[in-house]
Amino acid sequence: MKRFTQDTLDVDAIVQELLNGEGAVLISGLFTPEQIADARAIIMEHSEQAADKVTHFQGAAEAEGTISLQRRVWNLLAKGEVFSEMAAHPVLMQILRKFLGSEFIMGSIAANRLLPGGPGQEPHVDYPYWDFHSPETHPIGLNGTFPMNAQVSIILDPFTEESGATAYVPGSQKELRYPQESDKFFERCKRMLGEPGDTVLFYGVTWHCAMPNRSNHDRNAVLINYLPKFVKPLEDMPAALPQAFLDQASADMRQLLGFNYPYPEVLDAAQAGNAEGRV
Ligand SMILES: O=C(O)CCC(=O)C(=O)O
Ligand SMILES: [Fe+2]
Repeated sequence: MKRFTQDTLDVDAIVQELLNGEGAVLISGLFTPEQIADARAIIMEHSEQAADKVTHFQGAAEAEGTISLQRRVWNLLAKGEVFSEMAAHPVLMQILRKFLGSEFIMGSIAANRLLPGGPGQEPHVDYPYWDFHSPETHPIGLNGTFPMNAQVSIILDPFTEESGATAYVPGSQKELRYPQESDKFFERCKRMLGEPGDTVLFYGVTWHCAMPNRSNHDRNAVLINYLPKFVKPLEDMPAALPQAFLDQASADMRQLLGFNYPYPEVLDAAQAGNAEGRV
């Protein structure tokens, strides 16, 4: 993965790398050790109980009985201010405005905790393409030449080969397709290796998956999904957040929650007059 810092940030180069290069980049130095420790402690506390939340791409682990060693924490915005700071980090906002359009939104912010012995996932593509194993349910000719998704993984524990650092196939984003056995994912994959505080930004059409955690420590990450303004988000975040959070949300957070884009709307009840057009 190409690596950037705030000082070497090159938005055009990152966008190029996501679309036409490896499909993933690493940005270091966006978050302080205090923010990372705070986020990790909250996630560990909220995932003490064995898995009792919905998860995805874990059919094999469910069958084997190891699914409780991968734990999700959903609706992170409600669980600590640090997650709002992460989701709306100015550097991420700057890159994503270019990549997904200036009015892009957030589809989900959740944690993935892999306990020691925790299972890997099925290789996949991310929302909103994640049911692309049934391509006929999507428009004919849909392809990945323009992005309808961006993924951010904020690394909270060492991401090593041993601890289950996310695997991905560089360049696989160039062809929008759900990976199959014959694609030999596990022979071709590289790993998203990183240190606590590193941020991986990738195009979710890139084939990827969490890998088994064979280390003796937990492997935590904050996973954020971003979408263009017109894609239906995965999580209904406004419905899951307290009114006080919504009332105090910054302009960027209001955009991320979808408040700048009014549709679907009951147009029969909308204010009369011309609502759209160049003039
Ligand atoms: O936690 C990881 O390494 C990746 C998780 C992921 O790709 C997913 O849940 O969609
Ligand atoms: Fe994924």
